[in-house]
Amino acid sequence: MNMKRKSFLATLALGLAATRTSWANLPGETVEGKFVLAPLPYAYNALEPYVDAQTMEIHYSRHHKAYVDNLNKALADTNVSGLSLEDIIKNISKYSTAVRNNGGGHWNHSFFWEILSPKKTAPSGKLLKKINEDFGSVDKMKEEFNKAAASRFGSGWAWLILQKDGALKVVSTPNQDNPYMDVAEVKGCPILGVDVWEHAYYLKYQNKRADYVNAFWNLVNWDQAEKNYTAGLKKK
Ligand code: MN3
Repeated sequence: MNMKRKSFLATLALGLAATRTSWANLPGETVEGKFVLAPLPYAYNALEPYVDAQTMEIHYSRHHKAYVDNLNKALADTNVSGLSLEDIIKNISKYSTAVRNNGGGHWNHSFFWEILSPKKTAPSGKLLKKINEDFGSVDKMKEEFNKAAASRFGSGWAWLILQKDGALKVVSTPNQDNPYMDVAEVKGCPILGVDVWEHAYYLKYQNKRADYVNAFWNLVNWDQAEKNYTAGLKKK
């Protein structure tokens, strides 16, 4: 693809991202009953130097795309239709392992792209107040989150979630599970999340997962986190 077309597509993606409502809580738009890969809300190189362009391109256009394709394949043999991805995720114990892995993969990555941003933001508003109440400070919350990300053995995710009782909590999930799933050890509404599969960081950070998670904090879209928190409050 030539650069002109590439930058046109990046602009188009940015335009779409700006006009559509967030899919952090509504991921998995469907077209004719098939789940589709939504455009990345920024260019592959937008998160440099914290996440390199090659990692982003492979992560989005191959890994995320494969989750979407394989989810559609796995659902083709079932009589599920007209359900949102969220409906499926919340009752994931009723589905096959392929739906769990790929449905989770699709939801998690859709959430992840939105919680990252090239634009510098800071915690504020109701979420900041709640983090201070529940953890003591943003730094204390980050410490717990980093620990959860570092200690997740093998592949998985670390999350900041809003629990049903109204408390924030840091948790981690294996593979492509997430805290929305009925199988999750601790359930809640995700506010922040980081992908700690090696494919998310290995090209740039190799085995230094902690460095990657530290870099992640430079990219967090706190405006989106606030939206996730507000949406979570309405849901409980
Ligand atoms: Mn991933």
